[in-house]
Amino acid sequence: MKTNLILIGGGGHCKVCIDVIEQTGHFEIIGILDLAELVGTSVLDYPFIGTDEDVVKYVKLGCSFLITVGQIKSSTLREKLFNILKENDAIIATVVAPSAHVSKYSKIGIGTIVMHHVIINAGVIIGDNCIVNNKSDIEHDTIVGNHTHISTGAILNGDCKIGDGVFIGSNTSVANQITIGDNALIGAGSVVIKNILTNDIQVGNPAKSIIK
Ligand code: JB2
Repeated sequence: MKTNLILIGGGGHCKVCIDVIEQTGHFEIIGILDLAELVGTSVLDYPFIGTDEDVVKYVKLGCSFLITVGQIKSSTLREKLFNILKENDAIIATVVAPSAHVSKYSKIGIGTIVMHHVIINAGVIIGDNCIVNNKSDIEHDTIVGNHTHISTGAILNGDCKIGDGVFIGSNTSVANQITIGDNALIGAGSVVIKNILTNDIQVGNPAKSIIK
């Protein structure tokens, strides 16, 4: 039997999530919660059915939830929405694309979506409410915190420690045994060969801070 699923946020990232969710075959998407003015319209084949105030109603109906708002610069909105779900004792789904390779020796938290063609290798631990985007590769024993977005094609080599609320841009490579602090932002195409502090913003090859 399929799990009834409510999506939170119906923009660009939501479309990509829908594609993954449909491919799993595990979920019946009931609809999307977004801003009030969108109610009555739809995205792909799914209707906007309410706002975040309706979370409690769908919790009572036994639905599960996935946050489908994306995350580019900051994880603040995804964290806020995650806290709303927790406060309402919502069941929060974990979604893994059938095309992803997820080692049986890895762990993935609630609210995290693992998208098409991802590799999650042995010993990896991914936190809650993360986006592990298409074609990213997370190598052995790397630990990723909560509310972190590993963008398309990014590579995290082995034994890295990535904090909470981090954004790692598309096609960035992180060398092995690197630590990246909470809320750090790494621009697309960077090559990270040194540890990065909390809240730092780095870009380039080799990646360097652009905070003056
Ligand atoms: O408080 C909110 C809220 N604020 C904005 N609650 C809910 N339920 N929804 C909210 N939204 C909705 O999130 C907006 O009304 C909009 O429908 C959606 C954001 O859509 P957008 O297309 O602007 O961004 P995105 O977050 O889906 O995708 C971004 O991040 C992805 C990772 C884009 O930059 C994508 O290109 C990127 N791939």
